[in-house]
Amino acid sequence: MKRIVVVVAICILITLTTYLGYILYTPEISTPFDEEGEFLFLGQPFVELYSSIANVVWSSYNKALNSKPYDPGLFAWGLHYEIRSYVDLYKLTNDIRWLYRAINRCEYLYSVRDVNNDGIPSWGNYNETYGNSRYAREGYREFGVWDGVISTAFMDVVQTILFTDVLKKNATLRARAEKYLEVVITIINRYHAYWTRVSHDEGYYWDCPSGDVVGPIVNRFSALGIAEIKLYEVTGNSTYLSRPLAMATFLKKRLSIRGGCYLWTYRLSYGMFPPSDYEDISHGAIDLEFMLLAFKHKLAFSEEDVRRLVCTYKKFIWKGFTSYPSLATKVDGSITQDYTRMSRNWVLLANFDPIIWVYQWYALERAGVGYTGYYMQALSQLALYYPGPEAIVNTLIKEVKLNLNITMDPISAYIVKTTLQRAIETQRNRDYITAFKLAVKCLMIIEKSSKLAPILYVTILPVILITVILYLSRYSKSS
Ligand SMILES: [Ca+2]
Repeated sequence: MKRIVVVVAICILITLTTYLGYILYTPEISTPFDEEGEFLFLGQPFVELYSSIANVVWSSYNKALNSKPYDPGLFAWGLHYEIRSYVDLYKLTNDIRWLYRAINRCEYLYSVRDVNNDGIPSWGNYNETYGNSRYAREGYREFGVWDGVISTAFMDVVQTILFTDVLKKNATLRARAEKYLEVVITIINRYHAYWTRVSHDEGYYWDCPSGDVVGPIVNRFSALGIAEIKLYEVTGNSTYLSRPLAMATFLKKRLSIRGGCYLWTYRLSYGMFPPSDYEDISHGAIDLEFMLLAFKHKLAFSEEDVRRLVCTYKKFIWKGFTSYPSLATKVDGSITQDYTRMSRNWVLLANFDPIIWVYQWYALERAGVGYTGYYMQALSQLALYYPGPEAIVNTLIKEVKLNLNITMDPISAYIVKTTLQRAIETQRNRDYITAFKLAVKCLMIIEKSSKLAPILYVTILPVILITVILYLSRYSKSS
């Protein structure tokens, strides 16, 4: 019997050591800032790193345009993000060269706005020469979503020029802005006729100008909605809010609630159109931007709705510091592919819960560099909303305190508490780099321990209990 007790004790000891070794090990933690508080990405000064990525994308898109001058897939899913990212960089640095790059791309898109010569601006998929066969499965046609995202890129440039005094005074720039504005007005006015009226206060734009053939695919009608709200912001004409309001009302009624968070599908269920699977975080980034713009202009979305979207990000999309990938593929938390590099826009939620900035920075930092427009936009947004070392550390320490009561084993709980004390001390001494690392370490330990401690308890406790009972029964028999 004694031998059994010894074997059990050794097994438990090995399990406990392995467990604690795993829980308490933390990898080298990088920080999003240096001693001066400058924003770092992958350990490098942001603008430096961004420039090197942007230069690669700039020349690779130039090469693509040279070999295929009309590729609406590239316009919508490459250039449109690239333009928006350059606009962000102009806002961040006031370096006019970034704005000129955005304008250079807009000029190109403007020059190919009517390749079928019918007088109507649209970057449609017309044939193999004037189009991309990759999208031909939906037929050679025009796409509302492409016209929507390209219009949005134009509007970013228009807003930047018209809302910045020094740019507005420049006659050449002003003329460019007015030219782009005019084309967006023509596009949006045209889609007013391509509309499914769901009820007196709900509806959505068709993705195909000849009919509602695909149903309410959220990112597709949202793309036009975003461009139209921006059109309102520039013109002040409230007609441009009525359809976005109807789409926001329609969408909001079809969001489902799970655990206080909003979930939704790629296509909404309506009429003959069945709902599809849950929305992915890449298309969902377009949906999210629309919902946040709707909230900004009080179109159907309230603060409570935004809180539910924050909840979606924190409870479903964010997978944790110790998971890889750090973000789910879909809004319901499922993972099929790593979509982290496509996770632009989600950082906008940091305006409502600042921990989301840290999560997005961490997820993108771990995802590794990409050379695409959407990745550039994810990075430039991160830089634009960078809150600075003090705010980041305050947010992290608050997050650790909020999570202290989560189930942990007593040793992890003790280490988290003492590490938190050290983090608070270094925060007081304004050593934000150390404080950042300690706070992230706490969150990593909490994550791992809260996942594994319950498993440990349900396996080890019964073994100890059974051994003790066996031992006592043998002991009482022999005596
Ligand atoms: Ca045309």
